[in-house]
Parts: sequence; structure tokens; C-alpha cells
Amino acid sequence: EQAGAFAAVDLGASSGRVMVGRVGPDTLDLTEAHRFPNRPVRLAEGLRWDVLGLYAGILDGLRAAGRVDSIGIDSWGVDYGLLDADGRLLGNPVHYRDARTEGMARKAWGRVPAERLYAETGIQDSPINTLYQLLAAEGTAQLAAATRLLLIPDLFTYWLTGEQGTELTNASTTQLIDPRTGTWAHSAADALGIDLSLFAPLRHPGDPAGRLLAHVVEHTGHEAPVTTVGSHDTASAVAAVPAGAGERFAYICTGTWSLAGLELDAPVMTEPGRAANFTNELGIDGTVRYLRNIMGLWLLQECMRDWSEPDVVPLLREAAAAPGPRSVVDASDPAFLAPGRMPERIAEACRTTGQPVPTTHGAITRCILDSLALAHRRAITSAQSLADHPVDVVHVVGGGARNRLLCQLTADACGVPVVAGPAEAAALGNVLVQARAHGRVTDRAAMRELLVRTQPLERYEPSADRGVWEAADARVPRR
Ligand code: LFR
Repeated sequence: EQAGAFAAVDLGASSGRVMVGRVGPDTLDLTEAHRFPNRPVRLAEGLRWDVLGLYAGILDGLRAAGRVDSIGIDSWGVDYGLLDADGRLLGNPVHYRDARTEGMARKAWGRVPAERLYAETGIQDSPINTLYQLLAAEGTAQLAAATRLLLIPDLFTYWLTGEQGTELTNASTTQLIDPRTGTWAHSAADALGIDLSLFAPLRHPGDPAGRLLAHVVEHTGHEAPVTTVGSHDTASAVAAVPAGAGERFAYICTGTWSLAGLELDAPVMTEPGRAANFTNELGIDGTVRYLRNIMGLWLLQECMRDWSEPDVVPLLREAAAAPGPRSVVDASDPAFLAPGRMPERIAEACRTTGQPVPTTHGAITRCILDSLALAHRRAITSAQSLADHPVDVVHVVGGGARNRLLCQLTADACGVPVVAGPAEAAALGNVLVQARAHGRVTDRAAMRELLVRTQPLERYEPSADRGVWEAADARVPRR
């Protein structure tokens, strides 16, 4: 039997890629058709995404991909473009790291108390949330002129097909969806003054999303349908966690961010969960991602930018040789969200917690990886008790699965084995949801089973020395 071919457009904070996945009864191969940089641009007015540049990369990638049975798009969450009544984009979408959301949580809570907002949306309090971005945009000429809001993957789908929709997994990152029902949180939105008619109708992973417009076919050379996938990259990545049947697992999606937590059947919307800043994002098939956002390898990327050091290999070698865990910082602190001066900010955090300040690049890299491992430990330990859902193994997926030191430190800190891979989890989850919609895989269990059979995975056993991580944990106050 011939395999199906599916193009996954997977957009990350630092690069976008178009991957082609071939899916047969016993095969799951992924090849890269095209990779292009994603370079945010700073204007006087703030930090913006270059969405036309990204779209050009998508078009080139679809052309390079050749003939496929379908196309799916995923990207980071929370961000959006605004359209006017003619369906034209109004300006460049704002980057979630833009400072405009400062103070917006307080503005929101003045209209809907924090407890009620969490009880109706289950979403963590984070400055990046779409809700806070919309409150920051209140009163702007741009928002006044807008009649439609499309989340980033939905914007690209619209440009490719002319069809508008709001994909559910990504919609859950807006903080305007009720995860118990998978529909809009109307009562909270009304009280917040958010006009939900800005959003196009909801669509779900697996739904058809239109066919390529004629001028697009002219460029790509191929006609194909676009299929809705878990368009939030983290939803796609978790769909591709290679967990065996019945396995009790946690996951960490590592990349620019580390998203650490559990896949649940229903949201956990409790006060202790809110206090611990756990979020209930939606996954495919009505699953819930109960997780915490951790700053992730962003901390290292920003240091490397500061040092003008393009190569991570020597840094990781020095970090592996450095003693640790020594100085650690709170890697889930939103104080690290904005770009710039990262080595200084890390030094500052060590100083205020009375720890030695790492000075060499290797020692700072080690501090970052130890801090990520500690944050992984905290998230996974808390998630298990808050959701009453014990685990035996942690799956590390995404780019960080290639970082052997990070995987080992995570196993050590968490005190359970880590299974690392696949690194291209988001693209694989994107491909598998398309393959299922087009009859190449039967269900979610079969998707995972295929991953387990076909993807190279690496296992890391925890070291016996628990005490050093308990001591490290005690050095960093919890917020
Ligand atoms: C990861 C991710 C996270 C989200 C952050 C901002 O790429 O999608 O899940 O919290 O980016 O959207």
C-alpha cells in the first residue's frame, strides 16, 4: 500500500519550516522541504512579527514540498492579526514579547476577579495571553478598524485558501475559551468588554480548512486541501508524544519555551492550581494540557545573542564539564520574558538569591540548564499532585530532546527516567492529525503506536543523588 504525503508548516519563534511526512501502515518519515528564519522586527512602536516574510517562506516551502495529499499549519500561540471589513490585514501582528501588556492583568481583574477568570477559562496568568493583548489594544485606531481577528496559523490558512476560522487548540491560548465545554467563555468575555464576534467560527483538528487559491497553486505548482491540525504547536507536539498504551507519563515540550505537564481528559480548575499558575490548554480530541510555561532555551538563545556566539556545541561541552547544580534561577519567572541583556539579568537573579554569580560562558550555560531542570522538576511534581495523576516517565520532545545534558539533568532533577524524542514533535503531530483525517491512521492510540515503532528515542536514567536537587530547590524562592 502506498503512503500518504502530508506537508506540515511548523512555525517557531526563531524559524519556520515546511516538512513532508510520509505515513503508511508501518512508516512515518519526515523530511525537511524548506527552512527559513523568523526574525521579529523592532519598530519605534514595539516588537512585530514579519508575517509577509513568513508567508513567503511558507509558499516557497510548499513549492519545494512537491505534490502532497494535504497541508496543515501550526505555530506558537496567543498572537493574531486584525483584518478590516475588506478582509485586509491591518498592520503587522504584535509579538507576544512586546511590553504593551504590562499592567493588563490588573486591568482585567478590575473587570473580572482573577479567581472567576480562572474558574471560567482555566488559563494561567501570563503577560502574553491574547486577552491581555486585546486589553492593551483597547482604544487604538487599529482595533477600532478591525472586524476580524485571526490567530497566526489561521491567518496563513486564510491567505492560502480564502477561508476564515478559529482553530480550537490555539483558541484556548487566548484565555477566552471555557475548556470544560470547548466553546467561548461568553460571560467572562462580556464582563471584560471583549467582542467575541471578532473571532471567526471555531474549527477543530481534522476539519477541512479549504483548498489553495488559484494564485497560490500557480506559485506552488500543486493543488491541495488544507486540513485543520492542532494549530497550536504545543498541541501538535503533545499529540506526537511517543507514549505506549497505558503508560503513565508527563511531557516536556522543549524549544524556545519549555512546556511541562500532563495530558488529561478533563481540566483541573482549582484554586491551588491557579495559585501554582497551571494552565488548562486544549489538545486534540478533547484532551487538556495541564502545564506550566517555563522560559526554556530562550534563556540560552538570548545569552548567545548577547555574546555573539552562534555555536551552541562548545557552550554545552563547557557546561557539561562545569560543576552543578550550583547557582540556579527561577526559569518560570516572567522577568525573563523580554529580550535583551540576558547574562546580566541571570547574574542579578543569582545575586539576589545569595548564590555565586557564574562568570564564564560555560558556567552561565550550566546555570541555565540546571535552572531549566529545576523548573521541570517543580512543574512535574506540582502537576502530579494538583491533578492527582502520578507518572512513571517524562517524555522530552521538541528541539531540546537533542540536548543530551538538558535531558540528563531533567531526569536527575525529576527523579524519573526521561525518554527523549522526537525533536520534530510539532511537525509530526501536525502530519499525524492530517493522516488520520485522510484515513491513513485510525485513531490517537494508533498515532502514538506508530511513533513508538518508528521514531528513534533515547532513554536517560536518573542519578541516585536526589539531595543536590532538593538543595537547589531550596535556594530559589517560589513565586
Ligand atoms: C511554544 C508556545 C507555547 C506558548 C508560547 C507563546 O512555541 O506555543 O505553548 O505559550 O509559544 O505562544
